[in-house]
Amino acid sequence: MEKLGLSQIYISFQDCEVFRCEDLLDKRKMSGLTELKESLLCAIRNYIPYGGLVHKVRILLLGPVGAGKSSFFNSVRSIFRGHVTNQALVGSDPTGTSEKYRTYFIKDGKDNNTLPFILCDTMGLSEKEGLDMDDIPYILEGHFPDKYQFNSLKLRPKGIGNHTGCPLLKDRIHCVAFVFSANSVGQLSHEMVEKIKRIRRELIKSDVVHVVLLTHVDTLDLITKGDLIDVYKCVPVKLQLEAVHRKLGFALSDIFVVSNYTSEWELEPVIDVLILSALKEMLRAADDFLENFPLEKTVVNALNGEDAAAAAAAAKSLQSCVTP
Ligand SMILES: Nc1nc2c(ncn2[C@@H]2O[C@H](COP(=O)(O)OP(=O)(O)OP(=O)(O)O)[C@@H](O)[C@H]2O)c(=O)[nH]1
Ligand SMILES: [Mg+2]
Repeated sequence: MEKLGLSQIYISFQDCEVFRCEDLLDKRKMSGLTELKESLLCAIRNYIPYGGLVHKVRILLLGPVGAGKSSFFNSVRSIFRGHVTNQALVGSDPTGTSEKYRTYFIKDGKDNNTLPFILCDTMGLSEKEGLDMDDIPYILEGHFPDKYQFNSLKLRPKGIGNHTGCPLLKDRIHCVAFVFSANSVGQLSHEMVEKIKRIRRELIKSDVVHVVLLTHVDTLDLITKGDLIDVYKCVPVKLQLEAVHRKLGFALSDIFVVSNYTSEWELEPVIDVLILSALKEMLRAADDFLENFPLEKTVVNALNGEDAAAAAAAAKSLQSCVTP
């Protein structure tokens, strides 16, 4: 200060305001994002489940009430439709709370074909009410049909879905995506943490591959749209990733950050890339599950399903394993 000749100047700071400028996405970044989006769209459209064992993989969205499960389905559907749509009801009041089990097929706006995955949306987990833990094995094995109404009486109709005692491979869940909100994961109650850990233990026991979706990143303090390009390097996001890892035990590399379409009118490449990247990882996880699924069971399942192509694919893989 003295060197600058400022020693005599008395400066008093009474308030300190920190501003952060919303950085505009420049053209170069935008064209990179558009290219990345196109390559992700192409990979997902052309995805064929491992070994052709099923036509479409089923991804189960599981997580606390209000985490953004239904919004994630709406976001994926919006991207493939080419405009923002809201098929599933969402919201924080009871009208937007999911009470039925929904299995959503998504049509690609480009050619009107259904995409090779099904997003299965459940009732949210909560400390007292919400999804019944006893329902989870039924969901995983594929016993619940679309629009199944969860009920608190634990009465499950006999012969529900394909409940023949031997569920079909095509009907069961191939990947679970746990969904948490980035702005509340640090405040998950002890009961909720225990519930999630219990589900995770069960999944590990039955070899069901799972990943984590961290929604609501757009609402974290100090996050701008520009940050979403390199979101994993962003300090507020890193802190939340570490919180999920520490509290719930998920590997950091299995946690994917997204920002759902909830208030936007138009699609934005930066948001699309996050959502499509997470979806691509889910398809990979589903492949890991199919690859490790016991082959004998695969053949039985495929034959029961009268799916000749899947049965042939399964029989071929089985033969290649037993033939020296
Ligand atoms: N800002 C922001 N809001 C989100 C995001 N995802 C979801 N929301 C909002 O969070 C609220 C709950 O979202 P839902 O998609 O209904 O959550 P859910 O997990 O399906 O909730 P349940 O069906 O009750 O279990 C809604 O008001 C959404 O608009 C996100 O990524 N960012
Ligand atoms: Mg919902």
